[in-house]
Amino acid sequence: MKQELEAIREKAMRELEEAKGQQVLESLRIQYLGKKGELTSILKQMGSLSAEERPKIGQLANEIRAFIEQDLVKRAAELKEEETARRLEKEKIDVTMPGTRHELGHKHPLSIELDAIKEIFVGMGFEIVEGPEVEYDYYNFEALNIPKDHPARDTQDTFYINDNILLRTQTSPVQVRVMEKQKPPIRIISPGRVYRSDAVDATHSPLFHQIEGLVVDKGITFADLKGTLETFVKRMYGEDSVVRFRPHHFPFTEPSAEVDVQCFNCHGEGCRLCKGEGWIEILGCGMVHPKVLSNCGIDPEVYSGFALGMGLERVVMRKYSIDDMRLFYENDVRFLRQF
Ligand code: 2NM
Repeated sequence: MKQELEAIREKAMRELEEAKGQQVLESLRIQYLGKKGELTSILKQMGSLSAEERPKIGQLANEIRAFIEQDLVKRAAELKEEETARRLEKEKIDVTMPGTRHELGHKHPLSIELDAIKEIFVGMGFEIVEGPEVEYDYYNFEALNIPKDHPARDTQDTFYINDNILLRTQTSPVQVRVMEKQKPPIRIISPGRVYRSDAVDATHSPLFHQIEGLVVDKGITFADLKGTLETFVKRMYGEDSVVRFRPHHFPFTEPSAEVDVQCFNCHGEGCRLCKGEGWIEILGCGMVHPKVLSNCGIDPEVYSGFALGMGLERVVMRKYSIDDMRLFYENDVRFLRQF
């Protein structure tokens, strides 16, 4: 039995030495020390030994068990070390190699211009206010004096969620919400996404961006509107810009006007950029309709105001002579890199 034990020790030592992984070690542990292991089965036969031999063999068996356990631990540590060394070798980094250069992005042309527009209005004391893109019919149309049979309210033009809820077609609902909540003086611009059920082409997109402005206070007149817009246009398009107001109609303003800037390419002569007109339309505006004020709880006998609205895409397209709106949304870097 002593020889058998010694043989186990020899074999275990050899096999542990050769074990190539943690899993192999574990199966060796089971093979030698497990309940049905080689050492255990020897110990089970100890009953057949004499009283004199039993303690000696028992002691030897315990020594061998301790020896194998120790070897297992030692070998496990060795294997782990080898594994770490292998991994370090594999993950070695040559810090002197040339790196991969990261592409550095920059602002989208729409963001560049929107930021510029915000800056100009903030400089004139306006606050920036945002609001929901999913709106009630009431805020988008009703409060703004847009009649039930107005073409803009048609499902052909507006994305309806249900009878009362829609995707806003302008950012004026934001201004209605501010007028409802806040006592004049009000001086705000509201930029944001707006939605119209249009097919995509060079000048239309179902999603585009608007910036609307609103001023309400005692004694606000059309002169304030003209002065504000002239200041805006000169800061945006240059101090030598020439501005023109043309009468127009909007349901939410009275009187209403459209504002043109003299073509900065041909200075009114007429060219390809202004399509021979000499003028480029940039925004709509007017004095807030008394009905809109009273809808929002503001007394039109005490207060008056002006409002304006412009499409961001259109303004940016004109500024850079971009002829296709889709370029803004396709994110082709060959286009974007130019700004
Ligand atoms: C425009 C043109 C003219 C406008 C009106 C209002 C409000 F809420 F005060 F009634 N907000 N924006 C307005 C006026 C918008 O967009 C071309």
